Amino acid sequence: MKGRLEKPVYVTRPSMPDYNEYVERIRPLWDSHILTNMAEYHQQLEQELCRYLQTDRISLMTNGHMALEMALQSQGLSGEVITTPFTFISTTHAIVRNNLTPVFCDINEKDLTIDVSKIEALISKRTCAIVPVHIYGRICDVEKIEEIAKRHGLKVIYDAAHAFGVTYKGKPAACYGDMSILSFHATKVFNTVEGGAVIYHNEEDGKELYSLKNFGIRSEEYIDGVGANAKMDELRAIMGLCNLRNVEREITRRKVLFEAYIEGLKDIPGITLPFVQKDVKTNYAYFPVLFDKEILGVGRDVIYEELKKRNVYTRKYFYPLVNDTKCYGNIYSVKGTPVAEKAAASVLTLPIYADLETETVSCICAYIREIIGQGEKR
Ligand code: T4K
Repeated sequence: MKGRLEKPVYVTRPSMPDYNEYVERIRPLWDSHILTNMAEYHQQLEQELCRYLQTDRISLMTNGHMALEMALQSQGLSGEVITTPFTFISTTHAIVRNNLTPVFCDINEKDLTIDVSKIEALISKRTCAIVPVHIYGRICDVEKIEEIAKRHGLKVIYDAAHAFGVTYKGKPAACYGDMSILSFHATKVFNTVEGGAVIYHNEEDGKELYSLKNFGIRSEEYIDGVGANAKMDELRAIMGLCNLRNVEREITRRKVLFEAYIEGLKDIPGITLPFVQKDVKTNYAYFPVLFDKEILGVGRDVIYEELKKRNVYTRKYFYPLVNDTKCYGNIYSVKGTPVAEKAAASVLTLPIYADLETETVSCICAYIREIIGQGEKR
């Protein structure tokens, strides 16, 4: 093992289709000149995604963030929304940009998704919805959330940005709740460069989403909503069609790397490794590790910096907590979400993507053992 990787390795790297395949598939656009506005390939990708995700209803969007904004707007909500602060800032921004008030619920220690035992205490007369996050592709306690939502008449919109291709009890994760949103950003398991989608369950919601993502236009002369522009264009839809063909291979390769990390980092007191939840077929989207400074004597930030010196660029997904950012920190406090606070202070997501060499994973594990003074794995 060398003291440093020769080339930098980042937390992720998008998989790309074969260059010639992509060029061949976009060639017809040079004849048609039809480049966007829910055209042929947009529709084709929606159909293929419906097949892959075993759903009848999906609305493609320009990115995951706009998918969440549009999903929330389509439900005509007002008041408070219960969500977690241990997520990408997008989740809360989408709530706030819909003039809704986020109410932060803590996460559970086991899988870092919303702590369902703490939701009900946060419900008030103003609560209109719950926006749980399937963080790292881990599935929230969907059954309990449904039960609570039904009891209190709340909508449930899942931020399933990380959960493409994940199933729970054989059903795609994104099909739970009133709606779910997916991200097809370049850094995701399945990408359309930028992109996203809403999975919904009734025709009326579909009409609303279709109109909202196109400026609220219902027809050429009839505009009845304050919509946005959240349409996916044809070049990205074609990227998606190409990448979708390879997504199972992508997930299979990530599984190999996930297992190599587990093997390389197992049995170290003070390190909490990711695991696959019961009844879940995962997508191995992220490899989040929790480093306990008290036990290891070395904190997450030191490990992050030391890995950087060795050309390994990990990320602190998700630090800072949303309720600790400049944006929201003056209104909210992390005190109400201690489990999330602890996770944010100790988490490091390690590189995982299909092109990553298994040997590189072994090197990263050895570097971590070296940094925390555990020596090379025998
Ligand atoms: N909800 C949740 C829970 C989310 O995590 C996200 C997005 C959303 C909603 C919103 O979905 P989108 O609107 O994004 O579709 C990244 C992504 O931009 C973001 O999509 C993702 N979550 C978030 C967790 O991570 P950054 O700012 O950390 O990305 P960046 O540019 O630092 O990229 C990370 C690494 O990936 C780089 O070090 C190198 C590599 N990379 C990145 C890009 C963009 C490449 O190799 N090629 C690339 O094109 O936010």
